[in-house]
Amino acid sequence: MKYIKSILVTLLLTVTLISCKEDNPVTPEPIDPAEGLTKVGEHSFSEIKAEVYTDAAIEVGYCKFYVKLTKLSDNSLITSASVKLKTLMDMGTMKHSSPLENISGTDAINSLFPSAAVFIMSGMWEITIEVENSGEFTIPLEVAPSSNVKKVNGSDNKTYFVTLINPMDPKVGLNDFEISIHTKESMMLFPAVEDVNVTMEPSMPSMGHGSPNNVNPVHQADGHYLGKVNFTMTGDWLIDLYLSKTDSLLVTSFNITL
Ligand SMILES: [Cu+2]
Repeated sequence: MKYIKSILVTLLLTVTLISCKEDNPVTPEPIDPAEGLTKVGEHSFSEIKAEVYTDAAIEVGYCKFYVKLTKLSDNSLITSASVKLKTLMDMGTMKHSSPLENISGTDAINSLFPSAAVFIMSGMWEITIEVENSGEFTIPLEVAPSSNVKKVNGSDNKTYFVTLINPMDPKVGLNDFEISIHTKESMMLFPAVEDVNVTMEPSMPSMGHGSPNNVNPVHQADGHYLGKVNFTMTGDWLIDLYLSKTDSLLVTSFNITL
């Protein structure tokens, strides 16, 4: 009994000590908004440091960038600024840009300034980050090949880029399905196409079957189309896409393996 009592006293003391400690909190480490992201470059202007991050491998397809701005004088985060992404590929005989997404307004989202590009081919690219009132800087980026972007010629003689955004980690069952559609207006301008009717047909060619309960992608914003794809089993799937506009029909497909 005495033994148990001493254990209890020890336990009580421990609890008291722990709670004493908790009454005296240490200042928490500030949370880094870029935690978990991969830095691809940084630049210091006269008063501001800009760091550029991504959340996935740099390959052909939809690539998100996050710019973190800190004041050099005290390392504090800047959450209001105008930050713009530009892209360039110098192919020697000609130069071209890519589809781009920049947020409107000057408010950071979770203390970062997000933007995105669709890299339409593999090879050496440059991304340029422009911070209003500070200047701009350029980061060279090697873009790895992938089959996530389809270049399609429409019956309207325009070139379209259809990009598979999701699922990147496909699972058996219903998956979010997301594509973006852009067209090429000039070498430097690739606007989003927002008026496409998308019909989607997933199938397993090796087994000669499709799947039920798919939801055709519907335009949300900025040329992004969202639907659902149902993979009823693992293996090689083919996603046929029929994209129709008033004056044009495009057909393309993506292979997804799970
Ligand atoms: Cu190129």
